[in-house]
Amino acid sequence: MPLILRVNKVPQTLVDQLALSNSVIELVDLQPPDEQTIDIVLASGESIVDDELISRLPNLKLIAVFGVGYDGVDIHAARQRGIFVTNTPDILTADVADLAIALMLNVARRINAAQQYIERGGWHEGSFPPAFKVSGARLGIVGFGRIGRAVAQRAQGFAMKINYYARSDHQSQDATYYPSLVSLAENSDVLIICASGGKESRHLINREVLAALGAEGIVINVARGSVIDEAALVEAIDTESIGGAGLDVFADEPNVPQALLNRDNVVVTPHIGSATHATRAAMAKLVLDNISAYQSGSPLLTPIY
Ligand code: 8YV
Repeated sequence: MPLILRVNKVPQTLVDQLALSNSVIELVDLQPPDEQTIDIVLASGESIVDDELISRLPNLKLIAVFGVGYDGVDIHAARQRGIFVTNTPDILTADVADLAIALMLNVARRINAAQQYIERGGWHEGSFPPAFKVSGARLGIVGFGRIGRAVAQRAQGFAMKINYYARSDHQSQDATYYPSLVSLAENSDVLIICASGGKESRHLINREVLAALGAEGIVINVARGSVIDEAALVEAIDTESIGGAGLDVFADEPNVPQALLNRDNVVVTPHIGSATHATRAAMAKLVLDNISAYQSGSPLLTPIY
């Protein structure tokens, strides 16, 4: 039976399906004899498949990523050795964009804080304080790929003024391009991070950008924890130099800095951007289809190169 190495947690249903015609082993159980035969690595969006791991697997032919982001995969090393990499684009775009909007509304309107207010009996003492208006506010989108554009489309429903920062001008009819992240932040009430992870985007949102966002500004991250300098974000929240944050991703998951917890103006979720039943099933199917295509010698469905 072909041997597949699983590098992170992926849905058990996917592992069960694969196990019908393959042996699936976990990274912790990887022994030198298996290293020689493994030709497929199954990874998730957060997995690290670095040069060291790739070098241990001389027969590796395919890295199948259960996720759209593949920033943990050393693409250069894979490519040099002729290893294919597939991901699961498009099918999770809507869910991630939905979550970005949900976090924005939650932080701005203090939905979690308002629920906690009721739960601890606060309503009997007086009204919950007013929060921040989203409709008509200025939205800055960082990264204008599939997810960034889906966020823009949704934000139009809230009559937001939409601006974006990206590597190049997408000539959008509905959103204005800002080549400078600092000036985008200066002109935003809400900044939503949708850029892919990786070396190029590491700490794109730094102290200067957060300062430019200002004391009422809200930052939302549904991309990768690495895109924000988390220490700078914690400091900005601590010193109230930004207005709030909605975070689905973190620098060192599953660790979330204590300083971001139990605050009225910070909403945190455990990397659930693509986590709906329908989308996770579609992602699992696409991973299976890519693996079957590779095993039957057919063209891969969603190769990244
Ligand atoms: C994860 C993601 O892959 O698509 C991505 O890039 O980060 C997520 O969809 C998913 O949480 C599985 O770990």
